[in-house]
Amino acid sequence: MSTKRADKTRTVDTAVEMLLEQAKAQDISTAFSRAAAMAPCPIGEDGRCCKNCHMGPCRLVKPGQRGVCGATLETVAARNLARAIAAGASAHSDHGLDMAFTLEAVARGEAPGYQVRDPHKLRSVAGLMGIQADGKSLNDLALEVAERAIENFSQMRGELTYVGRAPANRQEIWRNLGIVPRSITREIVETLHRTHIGTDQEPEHILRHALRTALSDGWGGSMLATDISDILFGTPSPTVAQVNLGVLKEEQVNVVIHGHEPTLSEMIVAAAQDPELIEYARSKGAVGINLCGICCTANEILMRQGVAVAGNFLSQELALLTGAVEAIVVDVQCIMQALGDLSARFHTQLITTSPKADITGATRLEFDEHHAPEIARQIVRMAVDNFGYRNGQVNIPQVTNELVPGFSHEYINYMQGGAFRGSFRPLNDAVIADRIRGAAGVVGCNNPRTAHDETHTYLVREFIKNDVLVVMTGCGAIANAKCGMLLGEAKQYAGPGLREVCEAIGVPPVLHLGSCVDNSRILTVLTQMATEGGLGEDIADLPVVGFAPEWMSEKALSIGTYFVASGVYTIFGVSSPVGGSEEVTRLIGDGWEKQVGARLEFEPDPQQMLAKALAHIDAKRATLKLPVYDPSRFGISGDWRMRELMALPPEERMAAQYGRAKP
Ligand code: BF8
Repeated sequence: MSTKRADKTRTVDTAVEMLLEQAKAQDISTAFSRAAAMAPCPIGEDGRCCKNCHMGPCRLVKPGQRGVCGATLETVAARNLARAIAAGASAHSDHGLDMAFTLEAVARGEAPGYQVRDPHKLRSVAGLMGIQADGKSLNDLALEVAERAIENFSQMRGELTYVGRAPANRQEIWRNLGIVPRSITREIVETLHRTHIGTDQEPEHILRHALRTALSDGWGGSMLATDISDILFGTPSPTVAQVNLGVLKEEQVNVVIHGHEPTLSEMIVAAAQDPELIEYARSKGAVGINLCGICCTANEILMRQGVAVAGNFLSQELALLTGAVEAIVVDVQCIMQALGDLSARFHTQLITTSPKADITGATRLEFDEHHAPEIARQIVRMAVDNFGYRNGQVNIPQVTNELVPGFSHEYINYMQGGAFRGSFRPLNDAVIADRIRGAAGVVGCNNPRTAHDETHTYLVREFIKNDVLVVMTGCGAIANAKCGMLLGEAKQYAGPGLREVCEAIGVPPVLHLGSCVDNSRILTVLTQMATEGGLGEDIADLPVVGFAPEWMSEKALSIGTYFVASGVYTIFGVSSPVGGSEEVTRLIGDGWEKQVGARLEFEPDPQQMLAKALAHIDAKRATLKLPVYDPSRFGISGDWRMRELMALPPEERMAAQYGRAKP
């Protein structure tokens, strides 16, 4: 099985499949049909195209061929990867910077509607930044934290503050290699400079700086975005929510929030509950206002407010095809330009709110944190006004499932002993005793070049069956939520040891940690596992793996690279953006393993991905001198449910595994 789509499977989500059929009948293009109609450029796909100056673009397709400037394939592929990582890091980090500006405005009393909702987190972040909290008002402390965060973007010398959160051994590796980030902005600017024509030409040297740039995302921009969001909107803890396109409601005003930043969406959540606006919706013939999300904005308001999720990246166009969406409100990242034309075919208002992102065909309503509640109310009012303009049949697939999201690092600590004795001791002990074989972080996007959600769900099912605890973020988490894997009941699919642990602690075997910037939560969780004792002293010692099986975005490349730089063996699916260069493939594999103790690999075959991951986990266990994995030692076999499912005819199995089709 290859993750490159060679067969007719477009998606494993029945709701998506239903709407794709409708799109075909109505002759509406979607990312699925556009991908099918246009093969990827074979030269650009595997890193052989250089567009860094106007003597080209140069296509290095013959052995030994060089660009007009003399650049080799290795240099071109390394530069392309480094630039993609810098773009991904900048997306996460610009988001983090805006969060810091919002915190600053709140602290100065200039952002009505916002407040420090989690003072405990504020104090703990201040402590991590070396800021004395005693005797300071919340606003004074928030201002100092915001200013320190902003400095992490702009300082030109020194080290990122959060580098000090990593295990000591890891910090030493980074220092010895000269890849401790000085600031977020400086590393990204330097990547663009180094990859300009005629600057850095040595592939290993270029890629070493790519590690540094990615670290400025993981331990900088993303980690700050997560921490400040928790301070302003609350640190997540488990809640129950609904997922899939059936969360749209025919008789209500549907507002879909899509993008990445929680600042305005949190205000829209409040506006949608405003009795005056609900009454206004009733006056227009609706029974209420229904809010739901797509992509990582969805994950942000899901984790903290339990707001329903309509779908992940490849569901965004399909939500509009239901004919039931009054407004889709977007900010930044992963918003398909196709939404502009598509919204014009329906009654949907496409509202773009970020000063950074205008979209042809969209209504612009710029977000400003100084007037957020008014802007949010204006958006909800526009959606209500649009309810009477539905211009066709409403067709909402009646498919939903439940999930339990909200596993912040703080909650994972708490769930293992409460406020008094919270620690990672039980988790580490379960790994040491072989009840849990290891852990996998399965994160990242959808990509229409591979069957939607298929590899995400395959890997997660197989991991938990093999007693591997799974943590998830982003679109991968939504994929698994849709088929019920983010519920306590999913323990029935888990191996015996993992199931025992889930039953003892009362958690699902698959933990939803949040949005893509919240991959930083995985870094801090791994740090605590590494420093808790019994599993080595560095993240690279742990029996863990990272995955982005259906990746497509530059952000995914940045995440994967900071996982590797932090010591986590990481496997991507689909295909390799540097596959044209054996040397660059070697440098990010063997080369990075030698330098930072972990490899980045691109593996299109899901079964191979799984085999490599389990072999890696077992090898790390052996190095730690832990018992050889033996599922027969715990509980009763956890495989019975999977065996029953596999014995069912394919349609019945799909119905049993994915969603609940309501009659
Ligand atoms: O930041 S997983 S498709 S939505 S890039 Fe985009 Fe990828 Fe989804 Fe969240 Ni992350």
